[in-house]
Amino acid sequence: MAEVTELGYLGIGVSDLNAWKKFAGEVVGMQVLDEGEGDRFYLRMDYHHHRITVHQSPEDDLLYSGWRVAGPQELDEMKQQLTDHGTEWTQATAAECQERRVLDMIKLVDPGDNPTEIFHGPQIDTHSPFHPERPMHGKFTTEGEGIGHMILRQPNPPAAIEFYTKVLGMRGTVEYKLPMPGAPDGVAQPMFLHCNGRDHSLAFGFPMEKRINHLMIEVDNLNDVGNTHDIVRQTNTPVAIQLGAHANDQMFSFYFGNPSGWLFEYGFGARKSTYQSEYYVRDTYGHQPEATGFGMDIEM
Ligand code: MBD
Ligand code: FE
Repeated sequence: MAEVTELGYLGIGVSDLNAWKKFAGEVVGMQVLDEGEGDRFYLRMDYHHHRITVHQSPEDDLLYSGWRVAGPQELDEMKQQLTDHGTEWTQATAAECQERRVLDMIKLVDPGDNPTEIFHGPQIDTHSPFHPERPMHGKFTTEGEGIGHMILRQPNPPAAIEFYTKVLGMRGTVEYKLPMPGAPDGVAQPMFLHCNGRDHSLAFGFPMEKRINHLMIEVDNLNDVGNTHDIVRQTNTPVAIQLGAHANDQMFSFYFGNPSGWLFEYGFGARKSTYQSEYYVRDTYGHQPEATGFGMDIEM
């Protein structure tokens, strides 16, 4: 069975391109790559041509996610797995593949109606080392683990878990049972999925308005969490969840709002994915909620 290997790229729609350039460069520390197209620019985190395409759009939400497979053979197998499951997919044109800077790709929607792409062969620009827009102590951890993780809207979590495990080949299940008014039986049971050494690349099971609640990115130096936290505070960027450690990935992280009104989680020191499932009833420490309105008003 073919399996996706990493969360390879994202396309996001933003109403204010300039605010995003400033935010992504000066607050987050990514590299901004503008190739003069006018309606988009790119964000780099490593040698990949880009990891995020920022499109001008009134949506202020995730536009598409790109899941990587190892190569052409795996992409063929993935097409068969989708067909066998009854999931429709379309072959991307050569122009669409070039636009994404990949060798080949297909397009589909996941059970939550989230536009999804499966690709192989990203463009790797070894001649252009990652250069953050502001100083960093270390670098983003993406090698073999993709961009990071994201929380997606999934109105039907059982359908989503079946799709991402049985069709895309990820592993995971419920990892928390959290008291939450409004959840079925008053208990939220979010699910977390991995496809490589990263503890989770995808999670769902939280009530959400946008397609995406947050994108987590990880750094390999604790000082970058501290420095980014300082910059977030100095720029009055809203902090939705304060510094703390999750029970599942055990990463030291905090969450701040971006100009589109969804969140970035920024952390250091995550453990690797576990071989066997386990669940938790609260977080390890910290992570107190602060700014509200980001769909993360949940005590962990
Ligand atoms: C996470 O990364 C997360 O975002 C939440 C809400 C819970 C556990 C791990
Ligand atoms: Fe997270």
